[in-house]
Amino acid sequence: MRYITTPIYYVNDVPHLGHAYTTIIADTMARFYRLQGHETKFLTGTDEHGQKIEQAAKERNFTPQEYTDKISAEFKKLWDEFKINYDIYARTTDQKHIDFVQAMFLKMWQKGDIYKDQYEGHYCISCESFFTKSQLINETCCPDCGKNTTLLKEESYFFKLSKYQDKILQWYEEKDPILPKNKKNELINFIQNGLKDLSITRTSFDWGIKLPKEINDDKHIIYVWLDALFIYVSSLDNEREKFWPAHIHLVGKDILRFHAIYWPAFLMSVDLPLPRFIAAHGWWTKEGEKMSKSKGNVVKPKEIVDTYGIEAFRYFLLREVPFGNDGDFSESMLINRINAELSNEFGNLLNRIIGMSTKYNDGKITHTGVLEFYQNELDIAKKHFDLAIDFLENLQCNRYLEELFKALSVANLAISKYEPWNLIKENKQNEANALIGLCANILAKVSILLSPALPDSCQKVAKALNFEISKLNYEKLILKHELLNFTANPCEALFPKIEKINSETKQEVKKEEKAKIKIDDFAKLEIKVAKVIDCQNIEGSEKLLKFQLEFDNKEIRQVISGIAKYYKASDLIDKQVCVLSNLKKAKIFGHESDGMILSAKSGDKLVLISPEQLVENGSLIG
Ligand code: ME8
Repeated sequence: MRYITTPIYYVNDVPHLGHAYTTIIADTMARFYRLQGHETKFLTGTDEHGQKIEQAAKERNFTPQEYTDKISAEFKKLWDEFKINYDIYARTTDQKHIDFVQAMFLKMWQKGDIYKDQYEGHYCISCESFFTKSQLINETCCPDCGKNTTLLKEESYFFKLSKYQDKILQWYEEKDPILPKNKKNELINFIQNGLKDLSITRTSFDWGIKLPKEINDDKHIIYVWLDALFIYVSSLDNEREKFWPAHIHLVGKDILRFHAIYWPAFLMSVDLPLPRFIAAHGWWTKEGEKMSKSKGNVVKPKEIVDTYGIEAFRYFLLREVPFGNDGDFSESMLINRINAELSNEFGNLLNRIIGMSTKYNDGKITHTGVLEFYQNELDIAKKHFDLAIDFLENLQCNRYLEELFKALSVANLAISKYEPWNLIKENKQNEANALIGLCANILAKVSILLSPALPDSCQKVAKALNFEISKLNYEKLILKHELLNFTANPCEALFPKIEKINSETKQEVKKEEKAKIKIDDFAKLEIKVAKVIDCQNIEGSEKLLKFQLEFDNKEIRQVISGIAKYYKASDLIDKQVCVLSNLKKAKIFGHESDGMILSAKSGDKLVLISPEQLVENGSLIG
């Protein structure tokens, strides 16, 4: 049983990139659990009470309920357009939730965990969070969002948070529930500084859940965070026994404290078990800057999806940053990933398989001979699959994708290395067919494992090769390492490449007078001979070629070189070239480049520099 939740989003404004990010990770995880055969529930929804929402509604001349109905529907519509496969769309204004929160409040009260007192302190309406003066920045601003706080002095009910301090620490110790693990220390420090009892009711506005009638105090409404957190339980209805506790609450780092400190304390107070994991991801900026309306740099997920498609958007968000780190959104990086990875590695492999199998074997693909000829490639791919699963279990989405794309490279490289067209010429039909069988099996296995992240594209692959993405095939192809036969059908390009708006690379050689250097300066350069093992065009670039070069001790490195106008990629395979090998690694057009291939330019002509005779790979040039 797996229950995964996103935060329920405030309806004070329309959905933005951050909301889409959390929701897409949760959707990927939920699909992954289903693929593995877990009975899964995935909750998302909206957080509709509180002062911030009341103000937002007023500013727009709506009643709070009209306003929340409208914005909540917008969130839902967006998730539906994005094909987010949630099971529960929860709203805190639903009567069943209101009843549940009141029941929980009463339970805490009856347990003696709630008392009435005066609250005096600062409140950040934007974060719906209380602070003492000493926590503020410059004595007035919220330490979390930087906005001005308001001074509050009002009667309030308090929750005995301090009572649960040691129990929360013990939970961290015993269950290690915080992901990524390095976030735990921040929380421990926060707790060890001493937890203050928490104000859990407000009297200065109305838009919230009233206290249970048994307490008979109409002036107060329940603090929006206490209200909101209980949505995770209230929404399960009669499946509470089955799905609670949650497997993962996925949150942004901004609200980890609420989920990892307040929430377990509330749950302990009402005798409910604690969630297994609370996983906090980082924040997105736009081209290095915090997104804000005033700067006008807010990324609108719908606009991006309308331009590039939901699958490319999902891929970019999941692939771009390690889980827990902050990320920077740039369209140019998104285009790079589409062209270099989705199109070049994934789409291209499907094209090649369909093309070759149609040409050589009427679209029939068999796995006969795969184990005999290509066991090594299969073994390497298998390692990538195992790692991908481990990474995804731990929400390391970027590394999960990285492993799957490495598996795709194994297939793409095998085609360049064994050259099926030559195998056919040499009458090695069996080897050629087995090679296509190898590639199709790798692609099918990748597609099964990749389907949680890119459901539509993987379905297209499944359709093109005539197999099913299912729990059964997950077990067969991934867990039991079985191989399949396929029949290939024509299919349109998975990810057509996208023209880049700005210039691709600026590697123009400057023709300026160079200063004289000493021999010691020259000695800093390490120039080596290397053999071209593989060379391919980079989709989306007219200039660039991607080389796999072999140095000494069979070391393979990838180098990108801007010589596509002068050489045909396949002509360079097996040639020896000279490489500046101690150049700092760089990313060119989204591809890592570890070295520089030397060439000579004369007028419009460019020629590669090669040793005059064959020498050992890795030989030093000096
Ligand atoms: O906090 N980058 O709702 P919220 C990445 N209602 N993620 C971001 C982001 C950014 N720049 N901005 C927001 C609330 N997020 C409460 C939750 S749960 C019981 C109540 C994401 O609308 C991130 O997941 O402010 C963050 O936790 C969530 O949006 C906050 O959404």
